[in-house]
Amino acid sequence: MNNFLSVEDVSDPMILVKAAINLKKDPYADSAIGKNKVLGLIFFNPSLRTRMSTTRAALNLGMQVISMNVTQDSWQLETADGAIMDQGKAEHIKEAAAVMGSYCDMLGVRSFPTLTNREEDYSEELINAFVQYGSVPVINLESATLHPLQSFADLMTIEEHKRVEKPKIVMTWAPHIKSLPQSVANSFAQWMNAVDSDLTITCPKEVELSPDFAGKAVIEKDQDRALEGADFVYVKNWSSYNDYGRIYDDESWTVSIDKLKNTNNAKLMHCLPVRRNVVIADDAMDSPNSIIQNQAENRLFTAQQVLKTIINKL
Ligand code: AN0
Ligand code: CP
Repeated sequence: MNNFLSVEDVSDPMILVKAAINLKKDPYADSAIGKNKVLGLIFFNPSLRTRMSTTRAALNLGMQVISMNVTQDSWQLETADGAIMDQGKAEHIKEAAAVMGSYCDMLGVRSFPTLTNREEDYSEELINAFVQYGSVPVINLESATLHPLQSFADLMTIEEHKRVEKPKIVMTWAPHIKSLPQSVANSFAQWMNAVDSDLTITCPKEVELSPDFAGKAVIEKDQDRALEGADFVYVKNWSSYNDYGRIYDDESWTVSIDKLKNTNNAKLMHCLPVRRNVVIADDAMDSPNSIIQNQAENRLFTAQQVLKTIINKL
């Protein structure tokens, strides 16, 4: 693995999950392999978990970390090829990525979609520019269309909590007040499709995901029917793919304890941050069936496994 941009960079996701579960037992086993290696974390958007877990993961491996919020601390970056740069953006990604790559041994990049131009977002122009001009391995910290570090932690958490070999996993859309990326949902579906899983996606027709990512998942428009017999219920909002970026906010889709009554005592998942009583009701958030904190905790071990795998290839 050179870059970690999507599950396609992983030769066997289940082997990587097993390695992360193993690493969790002894997180300091490789505390010297990152000596004199620097990880650059480049944020175009806010982050709590990704920033802290990836930083801690690097520290556990003996690396140093340089973190930067591009939109506050740096020059505004132009990405368009051939742009006449006589407006607000002072520096081109070609120079900026090359310079960052010269200071760091690998670069993590967080850059959300515009949610206004689908073609541009789905071309993953920005993160690909870091790959092209950065000349060092690039880690996706959530790009325009994918969030593989999250999905890796999700898969690890399911593996740790499953009670049957092939649990029924249901990803349900839930309402939100803002227009959110499809990245977490696309990426979760992509990872689930890459392993032997039983995935159902339930959402209103207005917010159907791109079939490129939904893949072979069962699509069920009726949320109650989808949730029947579920072992894991993964809740997430995303904006419309077809009417690109449009918010859809049907409050009847909020997940509460009552919604989970016909599941197989399902474990509840969400990537966080979550808006309580909009996306998930307090009674479900605070129920013993929630494994949301476990999911967040596993972001550390999965990030560490990714860094370790990349360091071993440097
Ligand atoms: C982001 C999203 O939905 O992609 C980040 C989730 C990890 N969520 C928000 O912006 C609330
Ligand atoms: N789940 C997740 O990626 O959280 P942050 O946006 O806080 O990093």
